[in-house]
This record gives sequence, structure tokens and C-alpha cells, in this order.
Amino acid sequence: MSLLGTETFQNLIGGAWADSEGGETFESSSPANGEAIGVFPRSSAADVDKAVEAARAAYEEWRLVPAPRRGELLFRFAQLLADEKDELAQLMSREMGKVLAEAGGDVQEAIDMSFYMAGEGRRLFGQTTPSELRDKLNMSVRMPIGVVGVITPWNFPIAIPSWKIAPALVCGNTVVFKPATETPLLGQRFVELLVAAGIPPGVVNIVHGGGREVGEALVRHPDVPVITLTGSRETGVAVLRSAAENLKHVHLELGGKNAIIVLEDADLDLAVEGITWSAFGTSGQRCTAASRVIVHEAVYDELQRRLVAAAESLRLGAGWEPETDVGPLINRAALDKVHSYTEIGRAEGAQLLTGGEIATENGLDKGFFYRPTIFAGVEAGMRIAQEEIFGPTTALIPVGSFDEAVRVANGVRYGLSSSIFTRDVNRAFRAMRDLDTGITYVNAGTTGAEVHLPFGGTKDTGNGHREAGQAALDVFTEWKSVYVDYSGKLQRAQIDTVENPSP
Ligand code: UN1
Repeated sequence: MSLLGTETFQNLIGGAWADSEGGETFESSSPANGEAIGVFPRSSAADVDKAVEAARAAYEEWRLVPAPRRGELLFRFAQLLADEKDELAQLMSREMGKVLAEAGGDVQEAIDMSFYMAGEGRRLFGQTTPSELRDKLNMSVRMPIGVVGVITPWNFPIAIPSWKIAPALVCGNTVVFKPATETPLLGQRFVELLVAAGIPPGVVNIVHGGGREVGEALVRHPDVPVITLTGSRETGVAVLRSAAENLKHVHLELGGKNAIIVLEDADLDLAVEGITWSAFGTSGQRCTAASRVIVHEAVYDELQRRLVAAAESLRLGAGWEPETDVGPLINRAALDKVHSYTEIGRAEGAQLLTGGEIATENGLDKGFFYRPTIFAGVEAGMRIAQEEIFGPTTALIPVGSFDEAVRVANGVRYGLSSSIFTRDVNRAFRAMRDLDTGITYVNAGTTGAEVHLPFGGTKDTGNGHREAGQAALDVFTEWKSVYVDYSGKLQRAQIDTVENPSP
């Protein structure tokens, strides 16, 4: 494919493409077979300083561009993404590894988000309210904040940048974007399409490089008042600490340990499909992946049997090959980590039903492939049932009742997604109320969020913010309350209010 090779790419700063100050570079390669994808600047704090300066300068004009005009630019961007969808999906299957159908879904999510946020250009609603005083009008309006530092992961390399950059822009902020070092070319393509859509110079800047150099510099920069990060819990805590000095707005979207509950009255065929898709889709590399399956003991043996058959029927291979069901993990470190959890599960006494090994046949040894892995007889407190593995490993936990299922589901530090398979409407509604997660699915897996609803989690999954939907606007704007007094005299709130005192 003409997409790939050893082409050298540059940062975009203030509308100009530039090498990093230090001239250092790093390579991107395919997790499926190691083929070269491109060479990118390994930037440092000096590059971040320049990008922030450019973004700050651009902000003064961009914040004054009428929001509907900012939205129109996002409409054009969404259309360009749609035009490039197939090519981007092909590229994603190579640089990130996911299979083509999922890669197309990733791009579609960005198209949807960009159209949705484009529409916000004509909304960005605040409130108008009565005043307690005569001849006075009150309202609240959303104000842009300034330069937003955007730090994104590799697992949704087009979708997640759109979740952050589209709302940041329509709200009137400017952006310095650091994409994951595993997927720099997709980050680059994203920004190239924004440029093609007509984004003014400096409004979006991209700085490639590692978290320790570029990410940390962005998080510490005094002129970047907003940081939005999707990443691990550990990174989130470090970012929050570093940003504390400047009292930044920090939006964190962190880990998950999502559970699917299967009750004794569930449609088991449907449950097996939902579990297989949520546990092994994207090779389990989703923060919404189903890494626990909490099963009523009445259907435990049957579900176990069907799940193993489903997992063993999945074909591993390069994401761009049409017959592939499960692509590679992102890199060697991920493969080692996922495999170490197989050892941990074994040592904890869980029963390995299938998988549990690195796949090497038919050229798979050129990439980072791991077999879909299912543990049974897992106890709720085991590490494989508590810690985020971020791979194609799921743990079956038997329970005796609905109440126990909910207790086990909630018994982890994370709270992103959850699901229940049941035909009992009462228990479905109780689950919606009692599962302590930001997202709950009924009779579906734990993945599949749509862009117009809030996305995010409770407990250690984040710090109380949400992306997507209207909720995202709260990350990228400050509320301003405006009071307009047209009485022509001084009216004191709380004091000059009583015209008709009640008896
Ligand atoms: C993530 O894994 O970080 O609901 C995002 C889903 C996708 C987004 C996942 N739409 O699984």
C-alpha cells in the first residue's frame, strides 16, 4: 500500500510543519508483522513550548469566531473523514492492528462525533432565568477556556482524538495534540484532515513524542489550562498530581474491569455472542472490554461450554485480512503483560479453559498475537478478577443469586461499563440502578457506546467528568453568569427584593 513506508513526518506548529527542535525521531511499525509505517519527530519540552505559544496566539482570534462558523469547519472535517473512511480503516488495521470492521467503526465514531459537535455550534445552550429583582435579566453562558492539551491512547486512534478535539474546538478553545507513540500516523492523518477542512493556523497543533517528554511538558505548562487524557489509572494519577500546581481542569478517562452478568433466565446464545464480542473484540484492548463474566450457577456449565467453543472458533491474523476475527496486541510489552496475567491466574488457582498462550503459527510470530483466553472458577478477589489486563482474557465467576452478582460486579476499583443478560424486567431495572458504573447495558455486551450519550465511569475510572454528549461541553467551557440590570437604579440582591412580603 502506498500509505506505508519510511516517510518522515513532522509536527504541526502554528500552521507550519516542522521537525523537532532536537532533530530526534522514532519509528512506527505494524503490530501484526513489524512492517515500517513511518518516522516521526521525538519531540521535547522545547517543541511543546512553541506549540503552546502558537495555540495561545491563535486562541485570541478563534474564541471570537462565531460558534456556528466553528461548527461548519467540523462539518467539513466530518465529511472528509467520511470520504477517507476506507483508507483510514486500512491504515488503522496496519498501524494499530484492529480488524477492518472495527477500524471502520472507529472512524465512524469520529465522523459521528464531529457531526454531533458541529451541530453544537448552533446550540452551546446556556440558561436565561428570572431575576429576584424587577427590570433585571439573568443568564448563564458557556465561555471557552484557552489552550487544551489533548493526550490520546492508541486503542481508538481516530475516535478518541475526535471525542476531545471536536468539542474543544466548537467551544472556542485551541489545541495541542499529543497522539500515542504507537499510532502517530493516524494522529497525523487526523490533523491533516483538519487542515484540509480549513482549520486556521495554530488552532490545532500536533506534537509527537513520548509521555515523559511531550505529555509531561504539556501537563505542566502554565499556559495550558485544560488537560484531557485517556490512559491508564497510573498515568491519570500522575497527570492529576502534575497539573495540581496550576489548578488545571483535568479530564481523565482511565481503566475498567467491566463485568457482564448472566442470570439463569438469560438468552444464552445472545449472551455468548455479547461476551465474545466484548471480551475479544479489539483483542480485549478497550477500556470497556468485558474482562469478567459473572454467571448464575444454574447456567454456569452450559455457558462455559458454549463460550469456549465460540472463543476457539475465532481466527487470529492481520487485521486487514478479511477472514480475521482477532488482530494482534499493540506491542511486545502488552503481549508480555497479558501473558503474565495467565501465569498469575494459574498461580491463583483459577482454571484455564482455553487460550493462555502466545500464538506463533503461520507467521503470527512476526506480530504480537495472543489466543483468546478464558479462566473459570475465578473468585471475585483474585488479581485476574480485579486488575485491568487490557487483552483477550476474561474470567468466569460463578454466583448463586442476583444480589451476589451485583455485589461481585461492584467489588472492583473501576466503574466504567457493566451489562446484564436477563429476561426479567424487574431485575434489569434493579441492575440499572445498582451497578456502580457510568454505563450499563441490558442484553448487550459492555462495549458499543454512542457519541451523543455521556461516556465515562465512576470510582477510579475517572475524576467525575464525562466525554461525549452534552456532558463533554462541561470539560471544555467555563460557565459565566451574567446579570443585566435595566432598572436604572442600584438594586441590591437579597436586600431590595421584598416588594410584597408574605404574611
Ligand atoms: C475505549 O475503549 O477507550 O463503547 C473506548 C466502546 C467504544 C469506545 C471505547 N465505542 O467500546
